[in-house]
Amino acid sequence: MTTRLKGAVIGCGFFAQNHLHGWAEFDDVEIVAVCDLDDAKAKAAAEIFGIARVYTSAQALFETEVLDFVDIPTTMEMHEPLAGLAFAHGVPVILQKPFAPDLDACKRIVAAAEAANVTLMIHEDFRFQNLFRKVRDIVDSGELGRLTFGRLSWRTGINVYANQPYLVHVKRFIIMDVGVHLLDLARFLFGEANSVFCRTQQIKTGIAGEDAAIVLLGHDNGATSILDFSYATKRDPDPFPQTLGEIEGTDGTLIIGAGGTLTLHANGATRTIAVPHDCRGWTSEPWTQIQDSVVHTQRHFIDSLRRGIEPATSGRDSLATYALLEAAYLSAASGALIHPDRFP
Ligand code: NAD
Ligand code: 89V
Repeated sequence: MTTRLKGAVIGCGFFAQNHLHGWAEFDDVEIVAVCDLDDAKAKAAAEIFGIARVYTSAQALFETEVLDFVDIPTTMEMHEPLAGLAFAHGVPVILQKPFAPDLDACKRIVAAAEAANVTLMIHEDFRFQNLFRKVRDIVDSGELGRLTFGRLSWRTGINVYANQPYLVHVKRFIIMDVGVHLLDLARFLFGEANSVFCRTQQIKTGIAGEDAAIVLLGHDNGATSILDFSYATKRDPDPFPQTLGEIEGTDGTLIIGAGGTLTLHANGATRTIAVPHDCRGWTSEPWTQIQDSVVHTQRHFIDSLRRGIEPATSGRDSLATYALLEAAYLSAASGALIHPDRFP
């Protein structure tokens, strides 16, 4: 029988509940401890998910537990110190997105992981959604020919501030919160990008950052992609949290529609492909698509650890995503087309 990997979860807030549900599905993983600065949140998680030990100090957690990995679904400000503690104890890390507040911090965390020779993955789950795994399969099949154009669109008017109140106060808001998902998807589908143009808007009053943005990417393969995203879109039905869009190639077009429906036109024929949810007992609408993808992301991390390979969204790989993010903010501030830092 496969040995069970022992893990801990640091941060038991809003989104971590999905992580905890996900880990509970794994026969080959045991979450042995949870940690949160807020004792009540840590205790509640331990009770609901039957987890043996509770900590309010990450330092105490690492000094006491023998861990095969740690999952850190805190907000990004804590990622550098918490990952640093894990690396100091030789423990592999999966960090929720966003990776860190800026590209320099991302680089420092990657350098620390490499110095400790420890696996680091960013929990970037959109590319692990059933829908985008299917889209990638279609792209890989070659049916669309050479990719020329893509649009990924994520627009909603939901009250995101109810579940995630910290978003009211962040100066780098929607590019960091949602744009990063789309930048990673754009890399996943079209490959690396060498130019970035961005325009941002703040539509809602009383928030610190931008709540709508458009990013134009020029990809190395010649394709252009447009990413548009907004938290200020009044629409009925509200598509939250779906990414819609289209991909064009020299031989066809793929429309990414609502409700997990793909429409593929290629070779003179059009067909519709329905991409269903996984049907877990604990998921609920409108979050099902994302909740399913949390488990796929976790599975990829565990499989990468077991096989001793670099995860797809490793810290090192994610530097390219965050270079695009940094370039987008620079472009929005300067009005210029920016050529992002490249990473080997
Ligand atoms: P949250 O504030 O609800 O939870 C974070 C928790 O971490 C809090 O309970 C806090 O007490 C705890 N914490 C902070 N510092 C700590 C420390 N040093 N030691 C122990 N515990 C600590 O935040 P959230 O809304 O759950 O968001 C967390 C992250 O998840 C954000 O970065 C957000 O962008 C991301 N998120 C991702 C998705 C997705 O689809 N991938 C969806 C929602 C949120
Ligand atoms: O991805 C996120 O962090 C979330 C949501 C899915 C609502 O965009 O903010």
